[in-house]
Amino acid sequence: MTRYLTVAAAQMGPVQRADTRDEVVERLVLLLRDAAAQNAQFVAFPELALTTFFPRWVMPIEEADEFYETEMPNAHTQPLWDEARRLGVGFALGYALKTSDNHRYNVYHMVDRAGQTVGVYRKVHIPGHHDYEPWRLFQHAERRYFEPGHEFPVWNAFGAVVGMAICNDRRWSETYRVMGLSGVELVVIGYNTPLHYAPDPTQTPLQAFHNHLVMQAGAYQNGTYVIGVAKGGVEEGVESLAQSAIIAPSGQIVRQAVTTGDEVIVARIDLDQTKFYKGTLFDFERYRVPAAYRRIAEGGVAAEYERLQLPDLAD
Ligand code: CDV
Repeated sequence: MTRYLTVAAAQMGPVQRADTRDEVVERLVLLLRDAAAQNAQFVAFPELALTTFFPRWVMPIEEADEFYETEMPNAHTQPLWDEARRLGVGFALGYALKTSDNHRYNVYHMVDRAGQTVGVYRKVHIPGHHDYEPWRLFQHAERRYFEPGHEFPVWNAFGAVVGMAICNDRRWSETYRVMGLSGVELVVIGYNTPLHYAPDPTQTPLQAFHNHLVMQAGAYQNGTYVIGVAKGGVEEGVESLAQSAIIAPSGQIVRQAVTTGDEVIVARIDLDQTKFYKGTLFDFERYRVPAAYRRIAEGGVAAEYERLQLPDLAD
């Protein structure tokens, strides 16, 4: 049996601070058309796709309002919604959301092939810091600009069980496992990952390796497809990782972007391939041992962990 879905990752090159929403949406529409021309039924755009990665500057929160959307679609993004519906292509778009009651989230918004919202996911793992830290080459003040979300929902869409995660979420095994326990078959992940990792530069040359390592492991250990899609290239002087990828439940990369700019990669995936892994090695009902995992759900860390001499840096 086969359940085919043709999916695309629409990688983006940089969005500079001076780029307008309309210019960015024009790029998104071009990427969407490119994907549709290759028969894509679903297109994943990156995290914070509509703006530059503004947490690299620390400013008073009210001054950052220009980077948030307050409704979606809006006058700037409507052309993307219209073109997607005309082409019969669904998509997931990352952006900063400011709600009517003043909460700010880093979100991923999924839309079906008829232009209807499937769901909006709020980034759970918020990396970086809150205040200005002069020792950094550039800031990563996500914790100033975003509250965390508190769940990893899945939805039935595109004939599959789908879920979303955003950037730093992809490094945490719990992200995939929570969705895996809900039977996820396709996890869509957008990211902005600077190559330079200020708290520990020994990790800088390993960014590309770690990116694929975590997504391939998440796919394999949960028997799910994963789409990882970057906003890469040099944005406001900061070089970010590209290497967007579509990953099979085997953990193998089936398509990978080869540039650091706007580029579409497409794969026809067979959703029933997820069953091989979900029904054998990772048959959760049969082989998981939740009683041995209690500490994961309890929160906090053990006393032994607290005694470790860890550097006072967090990102
Ligand atoms: N946008 C991100 O979440 N970036 C983080 C960086 C700061 C480590 C990441 O995990 O890629």
